Amino acid sequence: MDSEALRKFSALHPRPAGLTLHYGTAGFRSAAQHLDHVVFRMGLLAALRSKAVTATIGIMVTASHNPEEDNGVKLVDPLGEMLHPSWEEYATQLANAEEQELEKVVTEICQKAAVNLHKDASVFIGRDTRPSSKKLSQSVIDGIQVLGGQYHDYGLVTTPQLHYMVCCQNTQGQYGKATLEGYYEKLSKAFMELIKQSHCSGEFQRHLKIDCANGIGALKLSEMKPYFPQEVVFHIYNDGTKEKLNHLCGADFVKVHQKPPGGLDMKPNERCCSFDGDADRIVYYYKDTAGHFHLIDGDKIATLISIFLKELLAKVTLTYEMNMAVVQTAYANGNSTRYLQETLKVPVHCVKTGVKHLHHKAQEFDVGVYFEANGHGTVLFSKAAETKIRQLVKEEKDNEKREAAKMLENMIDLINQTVGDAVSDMLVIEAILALKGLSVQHWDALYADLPNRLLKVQVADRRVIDTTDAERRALTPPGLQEKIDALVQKYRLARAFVRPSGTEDVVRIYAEADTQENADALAHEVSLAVF
Ligand code: NG1
Ligand code: ZN
Repeated sequence: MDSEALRKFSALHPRPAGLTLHYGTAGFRSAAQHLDHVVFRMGLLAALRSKAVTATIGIMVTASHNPEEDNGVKLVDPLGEMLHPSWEEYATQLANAEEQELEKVVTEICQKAAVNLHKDASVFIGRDTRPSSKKLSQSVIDGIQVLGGQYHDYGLVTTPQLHYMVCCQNTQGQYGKATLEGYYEKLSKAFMELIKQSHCSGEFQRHLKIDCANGIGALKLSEMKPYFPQEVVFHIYNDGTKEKLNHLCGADFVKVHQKPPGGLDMKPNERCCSFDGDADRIVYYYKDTAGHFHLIDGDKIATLISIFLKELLAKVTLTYEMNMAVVQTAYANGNSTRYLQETLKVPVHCVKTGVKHLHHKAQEFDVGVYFEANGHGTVLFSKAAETKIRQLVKEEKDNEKREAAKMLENMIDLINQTVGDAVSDMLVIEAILALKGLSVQHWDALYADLPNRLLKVQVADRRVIDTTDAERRALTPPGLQEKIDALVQKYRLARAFVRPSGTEDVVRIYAEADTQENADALAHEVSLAVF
């Protein structure tokens, strides 16, 4: 290691005294002005990780749905997954090391993780549209170069596009070409192939209004437009030219407030959707003729996709058994879980919040559908299932079976299997609605959401709350769970839980009950119990 260079560059990216940050649910997030030293050091870590696994690593500068003034950084592992949990601790150690200790901490990480510093390193960089992102990504480059690493800066990309690039690079192009054109071509081709299989394909003319949260999604959707024929009409709103990122719009705003975003004029029964600030989440919604707003969240997206896949699998699995499951978190609406288990008869698993937990669980199945209620999710196909499906497309004599396999094959290519992707999910949903001839109202009517409320409260130290059972029960502080149990008892169809957020300095409270008034009251009562 070039100690001299490390000292010189770390002095250019000084750590503000007394600032401690943790690699949380989605990497580091904070006010942008506190992050320069963190991103520099994550440049170092990305180079170390790359040397450790002999593969290209990704690093994304974004704070997703947080306000424009915030920023953040997260690392992407070789197959496009989130950074391996064993390295999160190294990330936190490196970010919080005193400047004079930095070399020692790097050396310790090399020892613990068996990193050979003489090896090459390769890092892909991406960033969102925040005003602070460009400068921060320059600091990432400093970190990579101090350890002699190579980098490719993709500049402005969505988070899932960066995950895709990393996966393509490390699979020698098997997953696709590691360029934006490669991404657009792969997705648009699979989408158009799917649409062709629709019985009303001749008339395919779908209008969709998209709120891009004033973020990167608008830019990337515009770039993608030329790859689609004219019949595919995506109307882009909140493109970032007028308002601030995530301000009163975007998927998180719509989900949390359960109301339409600003900047998008909605006519009755029009199908609309919102991306979040880095375009890895999506929710749909519409307004009925009486003016009532209907949210179609990640749970209903998972349900629609599961119905579609289950039907196709039933057609092809006479020759090959494929298991399918849905993975959710405690935030999933109780009625979605009931519908999936009891009506659709698909096994459902509940895991801790955070995509890495959902992704990991979904990998256990031939077809693993995972979505957070907030709209972050995707579908994973096992290698064996993918091989079988592609083989059926080529060899199956029975027309109906072959057509079903073909649809599955196109789904495999359309869905971004590395991580939740608003653009890819949107195309999957649009294709399914077209193929099944479903309106947004039909989709919404699959089941009725139980009224619910998500609240957040600030407490002195959110880490005093420790949870178990996929975060559905509190272990500490003592007595809290008993209080919650007693409150839940007072209401019908009720459920409530609390957990410390991994991305904000707050405790989140979730409550569900038979009416909105009761869900609100229960959430409020639980929030009082937290203090
Ligand atoms: P935290 O802040 O840990 O609740 C939030 C979301 C997660 C996940 C991450 C990363 C909720 C309740 N929580 O995590 O689902 O998406 O942000 O973006 O929506
Ligand atoms: Zn996001």
